[in-house]
Amino acid sequence: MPYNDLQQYLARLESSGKLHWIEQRVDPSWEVSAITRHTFDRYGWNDRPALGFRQVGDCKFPLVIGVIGGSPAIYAHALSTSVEKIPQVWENGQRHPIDPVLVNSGLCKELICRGADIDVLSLPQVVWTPSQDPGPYITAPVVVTKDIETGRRNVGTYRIQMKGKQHVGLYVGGAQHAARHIRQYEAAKQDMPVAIAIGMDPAIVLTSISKFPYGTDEFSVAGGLRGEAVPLVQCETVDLQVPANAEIVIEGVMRAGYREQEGPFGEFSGYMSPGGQQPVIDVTCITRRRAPVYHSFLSQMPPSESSCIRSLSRSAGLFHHLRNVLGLPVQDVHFTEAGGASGMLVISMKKEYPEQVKEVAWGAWSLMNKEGKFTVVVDDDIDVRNPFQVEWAMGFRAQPARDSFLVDGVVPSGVDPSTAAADIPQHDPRRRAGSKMLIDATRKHPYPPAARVPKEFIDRAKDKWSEYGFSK
Ligand SMILES: Cc1cc2nc3c(=O)[nH]c(=O)nc-3n(C[C@H](O)[C@H](O)[C@H](O)COP(=O)(O)O)c2cc1C
Ligand SMILES: [Mn+2]
Repeated sequence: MPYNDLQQYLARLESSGKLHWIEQRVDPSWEVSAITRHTFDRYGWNDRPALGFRQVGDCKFPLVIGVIGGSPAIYAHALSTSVEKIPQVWENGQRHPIDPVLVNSGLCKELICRGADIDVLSLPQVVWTPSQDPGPYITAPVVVTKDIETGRRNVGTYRIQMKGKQHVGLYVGGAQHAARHIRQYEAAKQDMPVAIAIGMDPAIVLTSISKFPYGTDEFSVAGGLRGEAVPLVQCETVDLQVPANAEIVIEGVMRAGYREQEGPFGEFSGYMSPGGQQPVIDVTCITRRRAPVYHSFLSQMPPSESSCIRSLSRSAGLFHHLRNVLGLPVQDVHFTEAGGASGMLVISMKKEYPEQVKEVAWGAWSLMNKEGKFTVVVDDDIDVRNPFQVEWAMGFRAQPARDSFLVDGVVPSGVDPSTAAADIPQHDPRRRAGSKMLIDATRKHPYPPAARVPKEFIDRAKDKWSEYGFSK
């Protein structure tokens, strides 16, 4: 059964012991981020808790974080599955999308604030990288926009800077789908309607942070993941639809051709991304639950919630694309967390002919154009999630001069500081200096047998283990 809304999901997470509530009042200017950051540093991948903050400064709404990507186990909860079955759920969701349905009302309409009642600053004003971010940010927004010509919807997560009661900034990387919409509306000299939903069934949020081919309605993929259509409601002041049971919805319009300073912001690369001139949204309405829970993500230095969710989601999404859309004999895909689930991609395959390795890399790079700066392709006996095995394959199945391929002049990750010096703004053309490297670490010819003690001898030794004086 899919979750109806965020609060229903949180109750489930809490009963499984994976949600830790902090009851005392915390300071949003430093304490929320410090506690969350330390939770990610202190606890390992598997036993990290999600966090809830009951009292964030003077805000009336509790805040939750790590509730989707605190750990793979929590992520599995979010998709109502087990860690092992995460790729299957994603594959099924993408193969069998279910279109959303429009309903008359939902939890997000319990309270409607218009005119002078609109106050974005009534939400928790959390500063995520204290002393470096310019102010508070909304980090888990589900941003809905539409193509001006086709009317097709896009749903993506792009950071929102809280600038005033009715005024927010946002950062959309130039290669993102919403960036196309911005360009379309600006070319037509029209203001662009935008709706920002916060807090809902996590399956919906997971599609918002994931890359699908342009034109895909992320809400349909979310339907496939949930096994049930996402109910949507019509917005009050813009012609867009949002999840009916979202906790909070901010509606607004983006002023065509207008820019303001946005950022810098502590990004998933582990560095501050530079600020730059970015569009702003004038807020026209806020609708919400009467007592909403506010949902956030932690980005910054990996490991973070951002690197966890993007590693698991992107790997599953790319696997589906390579294997089921392009029909390539790919066995597994892994964006490493240390590479911020972006810079380092490992793919295993059962190669049918030598050139096919390149087809796999081109396929990955054409869907996820900013990702996989270093892409390593290995044979299907290598576990892509095990860095020891991947390095072993690179060490002994590749010759750098023969097996590495460089491609210059491609879109870089917008937050990769290796492209240009820190004082060069985010959208400056000098930042477009992207390149990629494919390392073909598959075997190119017949190999000698692996040097291992045969299994039958190992089994015999294991049978006699206690005789050798070992207790376990
Ligand atoms: C926590 C988090 C924050 C993100 N922030 C941004 C952002 O500020 N700007 C951006 O362009 N992409 C951001 N992304 C990545 C996009 O959500 C992702 O690329 C998604 O595919 C965008 O939707 P689209 O493919 O429909 O453009 C973020 C992802 C995560 C997980
Ligand atoms: Mn999209």
